[in-house]
Amino acid sequence: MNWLLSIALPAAVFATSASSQEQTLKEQEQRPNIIMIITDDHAYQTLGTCDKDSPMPYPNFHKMADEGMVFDRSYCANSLCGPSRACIYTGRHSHMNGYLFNEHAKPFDGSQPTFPKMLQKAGYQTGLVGKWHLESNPTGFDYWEIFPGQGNYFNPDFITPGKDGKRIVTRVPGYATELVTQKSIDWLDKRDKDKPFMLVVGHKAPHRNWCPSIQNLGRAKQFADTIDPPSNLKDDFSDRPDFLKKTEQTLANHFDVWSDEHLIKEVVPEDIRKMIVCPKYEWPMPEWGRMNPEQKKAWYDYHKARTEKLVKDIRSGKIKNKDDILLQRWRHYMEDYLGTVLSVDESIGQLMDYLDKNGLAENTIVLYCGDQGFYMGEHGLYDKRWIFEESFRMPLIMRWKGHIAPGVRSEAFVQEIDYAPTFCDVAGIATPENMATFQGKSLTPLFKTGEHKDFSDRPLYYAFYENPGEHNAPRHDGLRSGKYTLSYLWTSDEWMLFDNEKDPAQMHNVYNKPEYAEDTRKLTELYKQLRQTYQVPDGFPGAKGKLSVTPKWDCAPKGSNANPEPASTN
Ligand code: SGN
Ligand code: CA
Repeated sequence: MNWLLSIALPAAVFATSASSQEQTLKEQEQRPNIIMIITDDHAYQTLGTCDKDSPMPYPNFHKMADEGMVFDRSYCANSLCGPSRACIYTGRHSHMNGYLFNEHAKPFDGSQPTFPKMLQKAGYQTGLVGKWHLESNPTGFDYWEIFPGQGNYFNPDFITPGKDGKRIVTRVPGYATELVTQKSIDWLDKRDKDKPFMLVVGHKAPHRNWCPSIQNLGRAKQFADTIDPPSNLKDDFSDRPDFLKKTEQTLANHFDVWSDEHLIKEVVPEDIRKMIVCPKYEWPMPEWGRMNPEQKKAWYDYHKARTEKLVKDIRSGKIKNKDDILLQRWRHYMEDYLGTVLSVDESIGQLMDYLDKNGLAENTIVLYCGDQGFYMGEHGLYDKRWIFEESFRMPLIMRWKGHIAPGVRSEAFVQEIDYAPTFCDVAGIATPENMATFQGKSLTPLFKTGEHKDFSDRPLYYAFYENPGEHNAPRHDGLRSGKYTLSYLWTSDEWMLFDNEKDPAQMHNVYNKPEYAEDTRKLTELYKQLRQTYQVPDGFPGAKGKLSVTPKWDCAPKGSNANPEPASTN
């Protein structure tokens, strides 16, 4: 099947030379539908597309990967939910779309160009269900039904547009992942079948505080109890920038035993409480107040037994020191996280089944992604933010039967700013005007084999702005190129460089090592070039102080030395 041929046709729809109305209609029918399924904080380490990339099996992720392409070098642009999503919708880096951080941010400026707006203008019917997290009302969607902010797992609220710009908030009984799936399928069922569609399915899962559905409680336990922890679970943060020691996202010292680990307070005697709690991290379990009596009972019974087991193990000496407590905490964290992903796997299965059963598989491109990466205990951390691989890299699977080669794992360097131009390309609206607003590029050249010269060792720019902020990660930017990750920490004026081939766990900063001097010089030059190419304002992200930026979408590279495709360094 020549996918190029099949998607080259629709481009003609928008040219003035369409021969007849009948022809135009026929071509419009061929425009592919688009579904973007986006989860919140899904780690590629738990993707489930093969035996190697998850501690437990996820049959539907596995099947989707068999039928589509998995991108093993897919990266975000800013490892934080709102900013990352802004990059996805606009196809531009944070300093261009203006959404730099979650906290104290102005709402996303929805007047700027985005892929949903472009598709809507081109005649697609567009829908968005679930997580949005950009505060302002979504633009470019004919239909939207979103969570307020982060949303909730149990009996979540949904916002729909009311009259005069007002928002209608409705609490819906059920579990978030299942509700988002059902509402997405309902929208697909009710859509106008004569038009192509673009649907965003936005899951809350598996975001903190990692609450599996009631029926999935305990289903991940056998895996979490027997797998090996990451080699650097007890990372002491030596041999890297000092600022790392100030981070507040460690499992050992910044994890709440009640709301994050789901221990039941009244079961823990005072002497044991003192042993296990992280000072300053004692919060009520936020989902508890949302549950109905049956959900509460099931949740309580399950976690009471789990807490009693912990207390028993401490009393018997099976768990005897801080390291043992950390390991058990990590196992509880894994169990809850993996259990939460189970519902996402079910959702993928239901959505793919729907497409298959309704004859839509060949004419619908499905993109599955997270909104950034996540630490599953690597470096002793949870959460994301830092440019380390587990946070920078993010899951990406694309399925489009007959158009994207099935069962391929691509090593191409791709970034979330590429999704918007890809969608425009497959929809036949890769007009110069649309494409000039993007900083990413269409991934369609990869569809046949997963390889293409434009994407092999393509350098990728990263920036993180949220400091001050929760978890105290520094403002930093940097790049991924070839085997290297280079980063400048603006908050503390420190550089770090990792040789990912020799040191995949990123435990040693080689920035000042004489044997890396030449590569460091080249990479620093490349970093400057990338900043110029992407029009990063001088002094961004900056060390401290308020930052705000007005969105811009003239993405032609600026400056006499600007090179739109800087050569990578290996
Ligand atoms: C919440 C979480 C943080 C998380 C941010 C951002 N704390 O504030 O741990 O980093 O969201 O996440 S919580 O206790 O309220 O869950 S993001 O995915 O939206 O960027
Ligand atoms: Ca997120």
